[in-house]
Amino acid sequence: MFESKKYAPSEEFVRNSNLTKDQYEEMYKKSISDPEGFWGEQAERLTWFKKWDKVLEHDFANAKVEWFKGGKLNVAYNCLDRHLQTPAKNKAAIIWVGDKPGETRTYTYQQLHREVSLHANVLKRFGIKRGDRVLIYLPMIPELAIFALACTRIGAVHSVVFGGFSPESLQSRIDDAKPSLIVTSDAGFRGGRIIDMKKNIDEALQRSEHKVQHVIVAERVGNETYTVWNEGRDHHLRDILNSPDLSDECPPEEMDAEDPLFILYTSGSTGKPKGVLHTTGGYLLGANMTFNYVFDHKPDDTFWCTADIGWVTGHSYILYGPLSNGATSLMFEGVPSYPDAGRFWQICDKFGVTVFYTAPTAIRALMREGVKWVEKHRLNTLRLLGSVGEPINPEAWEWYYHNVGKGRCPVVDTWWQTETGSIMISPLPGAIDAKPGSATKPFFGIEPVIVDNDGKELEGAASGNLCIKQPWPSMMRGVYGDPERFFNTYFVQFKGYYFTGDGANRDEDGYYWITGRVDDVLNVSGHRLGSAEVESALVEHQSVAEAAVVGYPHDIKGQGIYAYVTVKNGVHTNDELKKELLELVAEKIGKIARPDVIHWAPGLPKTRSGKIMRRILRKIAEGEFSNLGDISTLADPSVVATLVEDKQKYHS
Ligand code: 6R9
Repeated sequence: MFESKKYAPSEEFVRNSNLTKDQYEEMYKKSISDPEGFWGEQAERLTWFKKWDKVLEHDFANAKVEWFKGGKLNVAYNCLDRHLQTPAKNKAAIIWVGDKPGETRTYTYQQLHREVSLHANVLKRFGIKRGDRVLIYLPMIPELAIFALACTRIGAVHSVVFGGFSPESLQSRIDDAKPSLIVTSDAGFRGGRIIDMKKNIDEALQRSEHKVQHVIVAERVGNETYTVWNEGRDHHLRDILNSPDLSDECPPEEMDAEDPLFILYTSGSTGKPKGVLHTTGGYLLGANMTFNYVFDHKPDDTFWCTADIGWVTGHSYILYGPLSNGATSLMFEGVPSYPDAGRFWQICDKFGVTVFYTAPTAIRALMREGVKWVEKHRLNTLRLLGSVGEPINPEAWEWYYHNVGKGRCPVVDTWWQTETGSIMISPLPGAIDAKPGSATKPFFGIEPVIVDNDGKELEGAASGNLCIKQPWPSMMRGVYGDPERFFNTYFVQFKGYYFTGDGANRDEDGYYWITGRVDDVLNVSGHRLGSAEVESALVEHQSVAEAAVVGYPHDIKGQGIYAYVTVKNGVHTNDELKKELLELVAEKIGKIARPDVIHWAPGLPKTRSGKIMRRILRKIAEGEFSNLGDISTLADPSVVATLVEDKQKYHS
């Protein structure tokens, strides 16, 4: 069942690696048997203004966890100031690469420190202080990194919203997080196209209940695509930066380890996206330590994580992990396919990227373009490759390993979540052999378990629901503004455990193979979306009576969105209506949520109590008709035959 090839790192890689196999095993054992001792030692990786009173205080089964309580530190200080006393002072902290080839900017640690202090003073000028929320809606420009760090410097809580989200998604996040201030830009560039940013904020603010006092607008595109300028509310960033009395010194705020650091919205299986709350000390330690060990960090590395900072991967592995280690982090504004499918590799060569971290969906898309785009480039500086966001199929893994890594670079397939803050299951490249498609072994302090549907822990090789048994420092601390929701979402299904929402297999070697979500969360091109969100967007159309959304295997995206739509009596289904529905979803959520398939369904399979049988809908979407299971309990079993027939006729 788990037959697979094994790939060991080269002798040279092992010789230079930050960790040997024996060290991993010894440290892992200690981290599980004596978490307080282990993490107390590891926390010395960070610089503290004052040490903690207690390493860990917890009632895990009730979702109550505190790490390093009483300890005082500042995230920006750890990411910037402390490197200024080292040779890293004039090292590149961020190499920014623009959408348009040729456009780049580099910030040394010293320069970034100055910019962050300046921008922190910009925030202060608007009265922002510790505990206030700042919503950041920016394209991948340096100001995004700078403002996030500026927030941490003064103890403000940032909530970065991905630039691809629509005004309506923005509005619900604004009403939930109630930010005192928003940072945006006039517009942004992505793949040669212009993305409206300020315009989206204007629309969101028009609808929001929460009134935001200040909007700071950075300039990226220069031609003003927005039409409204709200005197008194809107401020040009350049005007504030130009005022001569703005100081470039800003003392870092002393934060408690358990003070909130950021809120990041993510989709679950029910309701609106939730604001995942991370705190200061534990989160930073998790990001810092995983970056060092999983990416085998060396001071002369050029590390490139291709994610957007609007997702957790960008938070932890563009900003906080690399910068707290004094690493050089490359930040890319564009997309893999612009101006051509060689862009990633051109950037790797130009900047001498040594460690490259991307998503399976990007690998598959580039695979389809053909290996010629890879072969045009040298890629001789690469030494380690990473994958994140969804299960990587062994075929894509092999392609990545052989063509990009030339069989020389280990591949780390890193499993984790917005909620976990940092990498949870992954090879440590010098210590753990890889098996294509497996995230392999747990990181320090992580105790994964596989439980059956009754919550019974399974031993040895097993398949089931992936849970975590012990607290770890970078775990989320709550859902912003809704204390009950944290416990109810993650700790109720399997008593005593944190439930990840993922299914997994564990093989005879103790390797984990994540099989994907077992709840109603979709993973489209590595982006998380709730089926419920897409459904509620669809039913807002006046012609729609009902909608059910499921995922189905998609060659490039990993999962595509398959929407069953039932229209109201008398409504005619046609391409025009289909177009309107796709538009509607883009408008309500964002383009990433547009269904790939709209299947007009005369009815949906429901139990007698009215519950939609998604299991059946998933099977039909996958084209798996032979094994639909028992349908006799349905209120109207005949709808299934119609759906199967239409699927074969129109959607195969
Ligand atoms: C970091 C991130 C989390 C969900 C997670 C799982 C899937 C992420 C994966 C993976 C298999 C991997 N996922 N990494 N599945 N192998 N290496 O992606 O966070 O956006 O919150 O998504 O993504 O299903 O539960 P997030």
